Amino acid sequence: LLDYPPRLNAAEELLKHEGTAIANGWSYAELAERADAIAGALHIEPGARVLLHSPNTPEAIAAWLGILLAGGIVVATMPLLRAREIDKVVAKARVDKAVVARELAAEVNVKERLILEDLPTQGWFDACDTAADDVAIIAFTSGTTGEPKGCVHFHRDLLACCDTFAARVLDPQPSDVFSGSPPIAFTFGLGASLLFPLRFGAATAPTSPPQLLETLHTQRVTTLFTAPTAYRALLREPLPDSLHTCVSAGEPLPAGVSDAWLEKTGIRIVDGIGSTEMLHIFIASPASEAKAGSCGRPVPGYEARIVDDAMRTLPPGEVGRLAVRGPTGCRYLDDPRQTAYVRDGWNLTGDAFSMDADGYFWFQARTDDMIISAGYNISGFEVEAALLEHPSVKECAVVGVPDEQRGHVVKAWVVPAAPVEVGALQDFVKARIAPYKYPRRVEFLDALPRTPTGKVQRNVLRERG
Ligand code: 3SK
Repeated sequence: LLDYPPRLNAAEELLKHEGTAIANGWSYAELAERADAIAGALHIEPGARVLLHSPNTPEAIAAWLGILLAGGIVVATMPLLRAREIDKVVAKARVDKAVVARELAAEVNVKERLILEDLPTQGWFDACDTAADDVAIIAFTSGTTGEPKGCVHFHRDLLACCDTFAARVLDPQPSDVFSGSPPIAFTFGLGASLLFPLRFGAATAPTSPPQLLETLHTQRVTTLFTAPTAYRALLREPLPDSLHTCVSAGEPLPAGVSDAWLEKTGIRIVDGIGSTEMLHIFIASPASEAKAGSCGRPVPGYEARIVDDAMRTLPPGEVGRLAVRGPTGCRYLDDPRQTAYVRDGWNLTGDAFSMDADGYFWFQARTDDMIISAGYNISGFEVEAALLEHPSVKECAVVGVPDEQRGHVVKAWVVPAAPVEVGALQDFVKARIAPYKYPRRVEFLDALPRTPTGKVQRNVLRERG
């Protein structure tokens, strides 16, 4: 199944189809011509690292493919990131060049910066003869400390996630139209809006969160990828009858939302768990086999087990650490945290899970300090660092607290140095880091709870809610 030839350029493979590639827009031949034109205009050596900073658009998809055709490595950043966050990625990935959507250009400080909209649209390029295990993308994930970690994936990995999760769980057809709210800079969105539709000769309807509902209707989307928060919001809206497959990831899907969606649309949402480290979803069951509230069984090609701290397998029903392995496993870019994530060849995802007697996996909690809110991974430490720059903040601690709409929200506990409005602190954070990370709840207190050794007791704050 995953026996790829030793020489492989994933972009070339993805473009080998006929028919419509971009819903209501370019054919595969037109997309290939755009991608070729961009590849030619990049003037890069094989292995060059190219930053791609753009919302989900047809042009961004052409650029992503063009970078790979030219033998480059795509380093895509989330469109909402601010300059200081992008700077960290640029430094860590040692980016050589950037391709940037005009509207976001001000945030990108890279010497050689090409504006996406100014790149040529016609041309021909002989795809670079890359190896299947040449690096194709470096996908950044926010670490618990706020220091982004780069996950390296090869050309063959890009096809492997299509040929495992998408092929075995979703059964895509060339007549399908894929769309989703996550940016292609997030590997969940990369699969949804680029890899999966193009691997199976289907069409993609690139969109962004505010336009999602309109896109579903105007492009007659059949296959939707988004996070539980968006599914909950879409429950209130009229939906097109074209939809037949819905995928949720990014945070656990509550059984109530899954059941309400089934009642409204007749579709059981495929709830998956994946990670940037593993590239895409590694546990998920086809809709016909789903159990509401569980993310299903390991995707064919992957293995998963529940382990204790000594990596011993725990029996069904017991809660432990989720360990997974498969064809797309984690390789961090020059990062010592590799050894904490990968043990004995198994990837430890940072989630506590249990497995039932039928082999279905049930999420219990995160085992690290990441806050998962509306599908976004947010480092509390990064939000703390932004808040601490405010002159009226003496001390603060940021935790995730349960929330009906977003699963969890970011809550800041602040010891003020001077009187300050909550709204002023929220705006201050939004101006410094990606706005989705701002603390939706802020509470003031006289002192942070600490252990005798002076460590902030975040668990106490989490329990206070
Ligand atoms: O958060 C997830 O479950 C996920 C799914 C697919 C790809 C990447 C991620 C982080």
